[in-house]
Amino acid sequence: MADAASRSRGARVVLLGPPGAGKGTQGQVLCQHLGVPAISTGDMLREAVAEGTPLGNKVQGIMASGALVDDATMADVVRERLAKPDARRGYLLDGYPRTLPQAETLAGILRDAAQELDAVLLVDVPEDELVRRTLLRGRGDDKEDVIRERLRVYREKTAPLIGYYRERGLLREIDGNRPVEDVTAGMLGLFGAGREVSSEVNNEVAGA
Ligand code: B4P
Repeated sequence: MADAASRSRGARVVLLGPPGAGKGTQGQVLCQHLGVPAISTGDMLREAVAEGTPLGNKVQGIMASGALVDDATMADVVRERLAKPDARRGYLLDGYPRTLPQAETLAGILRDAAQELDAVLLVDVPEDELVRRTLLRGRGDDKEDVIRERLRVYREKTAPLIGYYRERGLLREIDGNRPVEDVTAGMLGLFGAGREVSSEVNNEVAGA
């Protein structure tokens, strides 16, 4: 687990959890604290769609349906992003990996660079609350039938990663069914920082 010492050399952290658990929300705060970029594959794909790039055109319909983009496409996206200079000292990966083959791809990228993950944080929230939150958020893919499909895909394809990372001693679980600041404080506590840091960093993010 990352502590003050590991922070000075950066950290490689994966945020895992069902859609709407608050990975993006928490990722913004945690990456500030760790001093590493937050890399959200969802945001990268949405950007590609907005810009109408070939990648965006390819994934638009898939995302709108609640399905996952194929592993080979995601491997190219992530490999290219993690090779950028700002990711040299570490990163917070939000939304990747989402399948066992994606976890193997990430393991290969890390192996090639002689690097390791510091932690995988599982943010968990009951299903009814997930549906409530995402309907409130109202993004293009936040329609109830699409959300239910994303949750089904999560249970089938992504939930097996919980055991995968637990077996490797990397999994840390966080109760995401609490106010945002409490979830942040719980998460930063795992990295040796407390509630003061949580409100400090939350304020910075809110003012950013
Ligand atoms: P993502 O962008 O990753 O979307 P997400 O899982 O829905 O969001 P997140 O968990 O980050 O929730 P948030 O903080 O926003 O993926 C979108 C799509 O992209 C996927 O369906 C897939 O098609 C594609 N994709 C992405 N990565 C892929 C991959 N690796 N492989 C294949 N396909 C991929 O929080 C949700 C809401 O809750 C917000 O409104 C927030 O304000 C609120 N909230 C947060 N914390 C709260 C709290 N503690 N209390 C109350 N509300 C809270």
